Amino acid sequence: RTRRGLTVLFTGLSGSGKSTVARAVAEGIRRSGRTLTLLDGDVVRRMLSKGLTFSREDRDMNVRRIGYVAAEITRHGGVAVCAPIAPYAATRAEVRAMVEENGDFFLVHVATPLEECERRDRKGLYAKARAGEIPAFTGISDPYEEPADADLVLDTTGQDPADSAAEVLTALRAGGWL
Ligand code: GGZ
Repeated sequence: RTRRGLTVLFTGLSGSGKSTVARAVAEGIRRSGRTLTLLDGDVVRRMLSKGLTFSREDRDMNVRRIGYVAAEITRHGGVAVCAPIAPYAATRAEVRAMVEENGDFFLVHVATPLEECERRDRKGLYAKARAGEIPAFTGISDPYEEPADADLVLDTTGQDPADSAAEVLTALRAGGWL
């Protein structure tokens, strides 16, 4: 039996924990027996969106491309998990609309505060952004529009990524998707 398809979109700042949580959620969905595609941010930027910058136009293009692929996966009854920053509400809404033409959309806001993301600074990007070495860095010198339509809000401050992932999986089970 083909089940209704689903896209889970994680949105949040760099260093918020969205990729780590998304990967664990993807693994949990796979284990539940559903066909799962993870549109990993790094891979997307290297393959699907190679050559795109971090201008508003290119971010929108990147997020739309992810949304298009996710909508196709959803249309065929699969589950797509993706985790771009996706800083613009209007672009997220476009993705939601594309996906909801043929399936379900679940938005997870990884709302780890900027201070915590910057404190972690896993890749040293915030330091570079503060020093002006990376222009238009989300949260520092470029906008992040907080979602008002999140299905789930997570804060990974002081929380094991596995526990955050479990929260998402519980919500997906409660919604009947797993
Ligand atoms: C934000 C940037 C930037 C700028 C490079 N602003 O922590 P990371 O490194 O691995 O995640 C960030 C990633 C964001 O790419 P996305 O495709 O998710 O962004 S968007 O949805 O806005 O298209 C960060 C790195 O790329 N990075 N420059 N200026 N993040």
